[in-house]
Amino acid sequence: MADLNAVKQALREQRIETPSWAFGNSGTRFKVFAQAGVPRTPEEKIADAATVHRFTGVAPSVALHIPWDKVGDYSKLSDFAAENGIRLGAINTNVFQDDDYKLGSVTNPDPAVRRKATDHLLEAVDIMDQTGSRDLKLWFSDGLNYPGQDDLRLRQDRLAAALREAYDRLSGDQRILLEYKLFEPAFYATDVPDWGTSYAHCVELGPKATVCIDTGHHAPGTNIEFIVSFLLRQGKLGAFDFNSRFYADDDLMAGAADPFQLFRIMYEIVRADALTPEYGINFMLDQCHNIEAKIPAIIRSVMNVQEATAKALLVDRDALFAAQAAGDVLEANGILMDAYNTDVRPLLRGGPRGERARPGPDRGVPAQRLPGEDRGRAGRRAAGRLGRLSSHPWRSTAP
Ligand code: LRH
Ligand code: MN
Repeated sequence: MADLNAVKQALREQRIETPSWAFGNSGTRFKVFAQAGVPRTPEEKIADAATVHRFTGVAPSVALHIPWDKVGDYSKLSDFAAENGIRLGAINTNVFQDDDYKLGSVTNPDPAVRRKATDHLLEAVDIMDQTGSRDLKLWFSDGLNYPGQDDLRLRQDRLAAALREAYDRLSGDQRILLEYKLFEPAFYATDVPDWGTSYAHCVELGPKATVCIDTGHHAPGTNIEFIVSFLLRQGKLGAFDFNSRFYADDDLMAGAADPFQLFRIMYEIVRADALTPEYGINFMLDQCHNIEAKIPAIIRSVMNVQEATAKALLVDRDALFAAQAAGDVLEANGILMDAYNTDVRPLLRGGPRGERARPGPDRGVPAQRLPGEDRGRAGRRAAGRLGRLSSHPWRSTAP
């Protein structure tokens, strides 16, 4: 039976990295529903991330996306984050929004375009040197829309060459997180479409290259926890981009669409004793809150990851291994489901550092109102940002 104090301790020590871009306006190709009071600068995104950490206690870092978070002085930005009680996390490159990248970025047939894209990867490492970030997160939208459009083999050679340059630029404990995605924006072939392709490139590169699993980037029905288990065995799992989806890359709140999948994923992490910060996996969120309030949505997502983790930590592993070894299918499945069907919300109340009950109105602990939960506060915040009440920045009104 699990030791509850050990479970609570593990939850207190869990670290979940928030994405700067999730605090800003986002939408689909159909519509972006702008929300009042969203951050206008990297500093305000960091302030919002600091709020998530203040309410949860387990989100002490925020990932940046370049150039969305481009500033003149990244070490000054890093100091600003520290003043707000958090630090800057993974640096995400962006070689998917420039006109030059229509036919690809690092895989583009045109060597000049490849050079430009590769230089952006190297620029991101320069930024990591200033922010003290460990993770260079690479996602390539590169791919094809029609068979024959380009040579699949040559594109892999081009990709490998760019990755090699970025890899050789790393220093200290810096590492590459190579994210894969089955499709979109390419609709025939994507150059890094699945875990196997990312894994193979990471093995080719060396020990500082690991795979990033975005839970929304698989074909429907993919057994993601198998991929987690396999990459852990190979020592090549570097990070997650947690979110959830019903259909494609929906980027919904982690655990919202499929909490059972998130539990099964976290069970493989716990089973491999890979939960601790020391183990080195970066548990990140990568979401877009198109219609819901953003800070509460991210706090809810952090709590959903903690809930899945708490349930995974409650699995009676000795009994499970015994049932598995005995080939007792029903008993083995039953033991796992017992943990999953355990209401862990009481376990999570009180906050990792024993603060008053954690917010989450659906948990019946209205101890602390979430930012923006009542119009008055959100109104002041929005007005503050819109300059009408700039002398009352919303932070000061927090409980
Ligand atoms: C690509 C992706 C990637 C980020 C972007 C914001 O779909 O998951 O992780 O660069 O979203
Ligand atoms: Mn992602």
